Amino acid sequence: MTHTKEELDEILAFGTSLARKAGDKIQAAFLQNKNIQTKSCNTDLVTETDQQVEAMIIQDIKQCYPKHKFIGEESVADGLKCDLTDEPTWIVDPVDGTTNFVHRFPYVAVCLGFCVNKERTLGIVYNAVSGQMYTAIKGHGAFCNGKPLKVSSETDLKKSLILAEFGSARDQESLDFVFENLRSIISTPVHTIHCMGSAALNICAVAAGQAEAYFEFGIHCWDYCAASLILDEAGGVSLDTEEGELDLMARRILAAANNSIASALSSKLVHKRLPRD
Ligand code: LIP
Repeated sequence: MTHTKEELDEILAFGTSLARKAGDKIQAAFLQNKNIQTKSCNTDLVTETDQQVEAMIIQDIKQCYPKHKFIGEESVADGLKCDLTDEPTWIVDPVDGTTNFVHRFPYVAVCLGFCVNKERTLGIVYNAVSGQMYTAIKGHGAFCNGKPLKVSSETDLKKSLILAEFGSARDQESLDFVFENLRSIISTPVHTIHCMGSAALNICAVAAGQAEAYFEFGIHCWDYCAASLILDEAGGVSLDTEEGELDLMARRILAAANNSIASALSSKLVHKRLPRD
């Protein structure tokens, strides 16, 4: 199945208004006390807002596009299969940066990726606190609140600001892996490394030219589907950490302003394969 540009524009308009509606719910709950639960471990958090916002997003999409399929972070947590087929499929993270949301750290996003024939076709990442709406349609550029996005022109890893994350695992092996990579990168040396707590907003920061690269192992398709298309459309590169083509189910990403930064960064990392989504 293919979509015309007009159809994709229509889907984008629907998606951005849905992301705003979801963002309003996140905003309303942002300063309130939250009902916090844990998922895979004590530091993998979920709130009732994550669950309610995902349910609302899926209900609205079903109403408007009854044939479309879904992969949603909280639905998968509830046992639904993470099944990406050729059918038009929304890949949804209702609150990317749940730990930030819990702590009122204003770096929290609604992510709506849209794939057709398993290809990233449209991406929306909405920072629900700042109101920045990042959007892209494949082949038609990337925008933040309607203004074109452009990546950094820096090609020297040593002059780069790198974004990374600790992830939620706290077992010794996972921590050793994270610290080995952080040590390797910071001692390159790079200008600095920041950990901001939202994979999607990290990738959008690379798309906006505010950072040269971001990498992470152990994330999920809903964390990077939408944002990685936005980065590609801003002129950057979304790759597998070993520099191959990005694999939405491989749970790892190297997002960079250009191939020089991507290659230099990839060569500094130790890599691991994860159970697929
Ligand atoms: C989070 C990511 C974060 C990553 C965490 C987690 P969530 O997403 O955006 O960067 O380090 O492991 O995946 O759970 O807040 O949607």
